Amino acid sequence: MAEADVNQYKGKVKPSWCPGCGNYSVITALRRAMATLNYVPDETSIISGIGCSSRFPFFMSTYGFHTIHGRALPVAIGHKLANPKQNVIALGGDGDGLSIGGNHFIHAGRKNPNITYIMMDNEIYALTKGQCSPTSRIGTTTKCNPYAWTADKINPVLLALSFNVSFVARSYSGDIKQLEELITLGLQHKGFSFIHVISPCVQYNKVTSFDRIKELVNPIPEEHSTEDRLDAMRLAFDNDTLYTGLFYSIDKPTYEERVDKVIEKAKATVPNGATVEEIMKQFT
Ligand SMILES: Cc1ncc(C[n+]2csc(CCOP(=O)(O)OP(=O)(O)O)c2C)c(N)n1
Ligand code: SF4
Ligand SMILES: [Mg+2]
Repeated sequence: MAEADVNQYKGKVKPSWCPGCGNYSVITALRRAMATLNYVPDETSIISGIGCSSRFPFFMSTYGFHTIHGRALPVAIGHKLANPKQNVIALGGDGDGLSIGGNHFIHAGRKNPNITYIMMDNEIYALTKGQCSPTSRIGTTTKCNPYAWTADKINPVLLALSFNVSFVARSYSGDIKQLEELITLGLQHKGFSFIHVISPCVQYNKVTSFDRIKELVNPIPEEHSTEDRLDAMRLAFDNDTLYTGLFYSIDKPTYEERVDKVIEKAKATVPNGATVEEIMKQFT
C-alpha cells in the first residue's frame, strides 16, 4: 500500500512553539509515523494535558482533546474503552506526566491499555515559565529557584520498567529518524507503549540543551534483548549515558481484552432481559 500524505495530518492551526523548541521534531516524527502506517485522521485521537507540549492536538487534523493538567491518560483510557477501534495517542510534558499526573502514569502502565503515550521531557515546567519539574537535575537554577533545585530527579524509563510497561523506548528531539522509527513501533505495539523523548526547551532550560544532550546520548547496544527487563533497567539506570532506542517490548493482554473477559463472564451468568433486581439477587 502506498504511504499516506503526511500533510493530511497538519491541523488548521500552525504550531506556535518557540523557534528551536524540541517539540517540532516530535510532531514531524509522529506525522511521518502515522503516514507510514496509513493512519486515517478521523480514526485517530490525540489527547493531551496542559503545558507547551500539550498544545499538540491543536496542530493536528485528527480528533483531539486538550484536557486538564495531568489528566491526559485517564481521558485517553476511557476513550479507548468506549471506542476500541480508535487509534488513541496520549501525550504531554514531564510536569504533566510525572508531577500532577504521576499517579495516572503508574496505573495506566499496570493496566496495559492499547494506547501510545509520548512524554516530551524538557526537564522544566515551560508553559508556566521555568519552575523545576520532577526531571530537573539537582542543583539546577532557574528564575524560580535562583540558588539551587534540591530534589533528586525521576528517571521516567526506569520508573516505567519498574511497573512492567509493555513497551518502553527513549529518543531525543535531535534525532528525528530514530524518533520516527520508535513512534512507528510504539503505534504498532499491542498494549501501552511509552516513548520518553528528551525534548529541549530553548527558552527556560539552559542546562538541558541540544548540545548537552548530544554529548550524553548513545544507542542501546545491539546485543540487548528487548525482552530482558533487568538488562533494560540496568541500561536505564546508567546516569553517564542516556541510552536511546527500544529498551523493552513484551506481549501481554491489554486492558480492553481483560475488561471484555469480565463483561463476557458477567453476561454468561445473567439471563437475557433480566431486571436489575434479578441481577442483584445473584449477589445477595
Ligand atoms: C491543576 C493545574 N495545576 C497547575 C497548573 C499550571 N500549569 C500549567 S502547565 C504546568 C506545567 C507544565 O510543564 P510540563 O507538563 O512539563 O509541560 P511543558 O510546558 O514543559 O511542555 C503547570 C504547573 C494547571 N494548569 N492546572
Ligand atoms: S517555552 Fe520552551 S517548551 Fe515552550 S514552546 Fe518555547 S521552547 Fe518550547
Ligand atoms: Mg516540561
